[in-house]
Amino acid sequence: MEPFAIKQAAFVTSVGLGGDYPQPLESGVEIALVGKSNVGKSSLINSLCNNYKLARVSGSPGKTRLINYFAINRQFYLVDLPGYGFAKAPKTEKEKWGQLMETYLSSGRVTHLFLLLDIRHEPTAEDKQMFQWVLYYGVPFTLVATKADKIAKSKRRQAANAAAKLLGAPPAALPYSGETGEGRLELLEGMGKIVQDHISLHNTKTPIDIDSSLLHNME
Ligand SMILES: Nc1nc2c(ncn2[C@@H]2O[C@H](COP(=O)(O)OP(=O)(O)O)[C@@H](O)[C@H]2O)c(=O)[nH]1
Ligand SMILES: [Mg+2]
Repeated sequence: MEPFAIKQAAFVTSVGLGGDYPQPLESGVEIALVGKSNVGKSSLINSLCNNYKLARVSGSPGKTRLINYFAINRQFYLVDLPGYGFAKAPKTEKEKWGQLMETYLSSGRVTHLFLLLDIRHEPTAEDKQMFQWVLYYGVPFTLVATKADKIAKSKRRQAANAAAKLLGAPPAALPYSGETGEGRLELLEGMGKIVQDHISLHNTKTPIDIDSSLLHNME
């Protein structure tokens, strides 16, 4: 079998509370990224897709309040979820975030979650809460330890696994760096497997004709 590669990636739409989710793509797969604001969700999408203009990377945390959909190979969605843990956000913002996440996680759309942790820090109380949600909704997940380039190579594997363990998860997280591409091939391989498994399980090979006007690149 050919190794999985991203040949085409495009921004599709942003969804807020009460907004319309896009029609599922060919495979029916939806892979979403969660993690605190500034952990590197958008950078991970850009580095995976090798397109640094795809998702907006922000120096100031807490800018994305919407669910951003990206179509990969016109086959499945990669979904950038709004981050949590922005200390200065007003209570109403946090409530809105909670409602948006709850609606999304209970929608039954998500096939797999990548939960991102910063390799340099212990998981926060909010990371732990997020992980409990993931377990509660029963969504399969992969833990990814971002910004791996920020610590010594010899410490990466151990630091990533320690973060997973502190979260209360099986003690394994993939060290990832959007800067150096570390972990990229493993994650791509993982995504390919998620898509293949989903297709064999749900028999969703029949192509759905999607409106190509929906596919355009983000500003
Ligand atoms: N050194 C390094 N910086 C990163 C990495 N990933 C993200 N960043 C930086 O962290 C900040 C937040 O990244 P962003 O992708 O916007 O985080 P998001 O809020 O989770 O989407 C930006 O300044 C990025 O350049 C990484 O792998 N290595
Ligand atoms: Mg972002």
